[in-house]
Amino acid sequence: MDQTIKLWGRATSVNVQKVAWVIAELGLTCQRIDAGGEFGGLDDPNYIALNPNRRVPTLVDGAVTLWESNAICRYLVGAYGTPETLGTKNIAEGAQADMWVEWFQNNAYANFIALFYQVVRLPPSQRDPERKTKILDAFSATLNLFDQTLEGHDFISGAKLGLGDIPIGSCLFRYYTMDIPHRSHPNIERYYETLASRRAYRDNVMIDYSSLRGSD
Ligand SMILES: N[C@@H](CCC(=O)N[C@@H](CS)C(=O)NCC(=O)O)C(=O)O
Repeated sequence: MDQTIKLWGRATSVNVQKVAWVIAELGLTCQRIDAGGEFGGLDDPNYIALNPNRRVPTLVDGAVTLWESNAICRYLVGAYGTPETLGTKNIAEGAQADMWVEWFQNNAYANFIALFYQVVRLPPSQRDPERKTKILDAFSATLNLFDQTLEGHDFISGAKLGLGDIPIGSCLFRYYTMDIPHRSHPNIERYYETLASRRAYRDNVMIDYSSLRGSD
C-alpha cells in the first residue's frame, strides 16, 4: 500500500491550511492534491467515495481516510506527535489543548468566516457594513478570553505549540491582514508574531488569498 500521506484541498482553504500546518510541524511529508474552489472535483464519484461530505480537506494515511479538519489534526497529533512536537505527555494535557480547539470552533469560527465573507469574499455590492461591524465586534469580544489566557505564555497550552493553537492560529493571518479596525489584544498580537516566525506557519498558513476576493 502507498504509505505517502495524501491531503486533498486547495492551499487557500483555511481548513486545509490547518492540516498542512500540523503535517509540517510534525515533520511529516505529504502529497497535497488541489481540490475545491477553482479546482473543483468535490462532486467526482472518486472524491465522494473518500469524503461523502464533499468538502476539503480530506486526508488519506494508508488505510485511514478522514475528513473534518479538526478530527484530522487530532488524528495526526495522536498518531505522530511527541511531547517535543505537538503531542502531549498524557490524556489530561491533550484534553486541555483540545478544549481550545473546541472553544475556537464553537465560539469564534462562525464569526470569523462571516467576517471574511464581508471583507473579502463577497462582491462589494453584496457587503453589509452594519453587519460587518456587528460581526467584528462579536469576534473581537470573543478573542478577549484567549488574549487573557495567553498572558505569560508563548502558546495557549504553555511554553510550546500545541493542538489548541492550530484552529485559531490558522485564522490569525487572515484576521491581521484584513482591512478592518483591529481591537487591541496585546498578547494575541505577540502570539501572532511568534507564529509568523515559524517556517511551518509561513509556508502553510500565510498564503495569499487575493484569488478569493469577490468582485461585481
Ligand atoms: N468543518 C469542515 C469544513 C470544511 C469546509 O467547509 N471546507 C470548505 C473550504 S474551507 C470547502 O470545502 N468549500 C468548498 C470548496 O472549497 O470548493 C472542516 O473543518 O473540515
